[in-house]
Amino acid sequence: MASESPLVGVLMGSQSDWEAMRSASDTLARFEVAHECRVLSAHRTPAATVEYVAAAETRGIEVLIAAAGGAAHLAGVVAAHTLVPVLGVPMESPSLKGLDSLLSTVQMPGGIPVGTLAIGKPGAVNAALLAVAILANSRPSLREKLRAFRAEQAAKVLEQTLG
Ligand code: RP5
Repeated sequence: MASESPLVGVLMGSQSDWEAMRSASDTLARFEVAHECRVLSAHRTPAATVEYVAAAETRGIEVLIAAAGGAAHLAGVVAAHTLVPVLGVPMESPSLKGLDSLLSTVQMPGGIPVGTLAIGKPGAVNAALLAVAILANSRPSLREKLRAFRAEQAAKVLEQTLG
């Protein structure tokens, strides 16, 4: 996906978030959505984060996914600097199992929205699927891929048997 100009930016506060966030990238790749993944931190690299986000819209990015753990301010800071929709993924943290990340990400003040997904890998997958759904509003072929994905997923569940 690196050759095309990215439609989705997948940001994470640390390389340690990649294990979970790889699932967001893999899901976007499955739908052939051009995207880029970057480590940018609200706390450790605040200026670089704002610089990236400020340029995102003019670079053609239509959705930003932001994942962070602990005092997880990345998604909120990103949302404060762009009109592009921001999807937040709380990372599971060693001390509080991601409850800290969830509350930090979801409890935004009215006026600056972050669409917050579940903690960890399910949230990473769903952030990507939601990004696909947003992009699919103006891309009928992508909507068909999403429809096919749902049908395939349902078929797999219905095939399940219990020993
Ligand atoms: C957050 O702190 C990151 O998003 C990560 O989830 C957490 C821990 O980061 P590391 O200490 O592993 O780099 O900023």
